Formats: sequence, structure tokens, C-alpha cells
Amino acid sequence: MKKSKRRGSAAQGRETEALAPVRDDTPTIQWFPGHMKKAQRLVEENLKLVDVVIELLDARIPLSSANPMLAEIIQDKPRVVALNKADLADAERTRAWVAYFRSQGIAAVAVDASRGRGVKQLVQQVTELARPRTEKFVKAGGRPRAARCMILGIPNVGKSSLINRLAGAAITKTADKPGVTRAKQWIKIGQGLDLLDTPGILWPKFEDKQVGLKLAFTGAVNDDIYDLEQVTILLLEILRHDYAPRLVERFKLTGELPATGAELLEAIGRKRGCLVRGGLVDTDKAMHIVMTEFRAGKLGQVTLDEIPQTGATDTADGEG
Ligand SMILES: Nc1nc2c(ncn2[C@@H]2O[C@H](COP(=O)(O)OP(=O)(O)OP(=O)(O)O)[C@@H](O)[C@H]2O)c(=O)[nH]1
Ligand SMILES: [Mg+2]
Repeated sequence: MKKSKRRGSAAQGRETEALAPVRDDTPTIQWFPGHMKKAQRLVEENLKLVDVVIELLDARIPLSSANPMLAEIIQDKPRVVALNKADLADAERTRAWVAYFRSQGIAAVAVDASRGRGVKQLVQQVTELARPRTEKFVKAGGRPRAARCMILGIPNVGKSSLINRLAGAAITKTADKPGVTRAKQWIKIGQGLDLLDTPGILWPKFEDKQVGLKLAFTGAVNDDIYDLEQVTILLLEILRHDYAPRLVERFKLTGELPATGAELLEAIGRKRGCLVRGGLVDTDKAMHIVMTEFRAGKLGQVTLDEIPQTGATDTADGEG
């Protein structure tokens, strides 16, 4: 097991140093429907129109939510990484992730598109990165124009929410399920910025099964395409390993913590009164409770990805 430095996370309810071990029976999850392939083409076609790309990542899984095809898609277009849903992620680890990206020479900002935190800083970054291109345009005789920016990211990561937040109005449709935006949409943000909303894009194969799993945990993958019970059990095992006190607190578990995810699911179902005839636990109901509450941050702020060990520091001043 890989060793990692992690400071002061105990206050967040994190118990152990290493991440939960990977289980052999981790399911293979894959979701790359036709509309995503189409969306990718749309992005590639529109790329020449933009000055900067915002790569929106999920702050809970900054690694697993990064599309490995992005570099190929955006070529040498300037990009800024925005770690969204920072309100749901472990704040200390988000700061470390921001520092990590910066150490790799990538502009990065933590944001919470729901409440607007970090959004101003993001606009500043975008405008700054766009400046060489907007200035070149003026020098070539064009009229001063707004910076043009495209927002890219996996389904359900908050692209449309970020745009609505930037625009200060509900201009584009958002919902808590993946695959809401199906076409591109240009939105003017005041004088200085034009934004292009795009549909969420995944990639054809998650090389690492853990990536597919984490994308399922966080709601980037359509819930209908995998075994929700199996995935919930695996989530519970990870939470048991990394965030046991949160489980105890949230679900008012007493006595010794059940040893497996399946037993945990059963104990949670019992505590929440999800019972069917004969006193058996309604696991269907219990798994929906676990998933919904996890995704809504009811189990506290959780980060499930580890920073790659490249000698990066976690002391830089990230927005957090
Ligand atoms: N807690 C939290 N929720 C967020 C944040 N940003 C977005 N959401 C929620 O995440 C869900 C998805 O948001 P959308 O803006 O529709 O996501 P999208 O990336 O446009 O999704 P697609 O169009 O399906 O690709 C919605 O329920 C939002 O309210 C955030 O920063 N924090
Ligand atoms: Mg959308």
C-alpha cells in the first residue's frame, strides 16, 4: 500500500493514513453513450473559437474526474482547472490538490458553483490567460472583444451551475443527474467574458476500475447502468476504512462497527427503519439513503483521490 502524507485530517473524521484497499470484485463500469461522442466532436469543432478552456473537476475526485483525453481534445489551448463542489470535499485536501496542480504549472482554483465561492478568482484567471489572445486580436485591428471560454468536464460536475453562477441567473438548465446539457450554448457574462456551456463528456474506457467506481459514487455515471447495491457496498467499505466516525455519527451506529460493506448497509437500513415483512432489511431503500446522503454531503466533506507522489508540496496557498 502506498504511503502518503496527510496532516491534521483527524478533525475531518478521517481515521487512517492509507486509502482503503482495492477489492478484487470491483465492477467494471463504463458509460460512453453516442451523445457523448457527438459532444466531443462539437467541442473539437468549437475549440478554435475560444481563448481559454476551464476544465471543471470534481474536488472530491480530482484525479478520477479528469478526462485523460482532454489534452488531445484541447491541444495547446490555455486551460485553468477549477475544482468544483469544493463544499463537498475535504478542505485541507482541496488546498493540497490546488497546490499540486500549480506545482505542475497548471492554473487551478477551488470553487463552489452552488454558492459562488472561488468564482471571482476563476474569472480573474480566465481573463488573465485569455489576455495574450484578446490583445493580439486588437493589435491586428479588431475591436476589443470579450474573452471567450469553454467549460469542459464530466457529466454532473456543475458546468451549467457554474455558468448560471457567473451569469447571476438561471440561464442554463441544471439537475442532479448526469447528461442534462445536450447541446452547446454561448452565454455572455457582462462585458468581459463569453462562455460556452458544453455537455458532460466521459471517455470510452476507464483503465482503472476504481475510476469508474468513484465516478459512480459521485453521480457522474448514469445510475441505471451499474449494480447500485454492489457500488453502495463498496462505497461503505471505503468510508468504513477512511471515514468510520462519520458513518457512526450519521447513522447512529452503536457497538462494534460491522466488518463488511454489506453488513454496514444492513445495519444502516435497520437504524433507518427500512424494514420489510419478517423484520428483514429493505436493502433497496437503504442503498438509496446511503447514496443520496453521501452525494449531498450529509456524511461530511470527503475526498477520495490521492495526490500522485511526485514530490509536490501541500503548503501553497490554494483557495480553500
Ligand atoms: N454541493 C454542490 N453542488 C453543486 C455544485 N455545483 C453544482 N452542483 C449540483 O450538481 C448538480 C449538477 O449540476 P449541473 O450544473 O447540472 O452539472 P453539469 O456539469 O452541467 O451536468 P451535465 O449537463 O449533465 O453534464 C446539480 O444538482 C447542482 O446543483 C457545487 O459547487 N456544490
Ligand atoms: Mg449541464
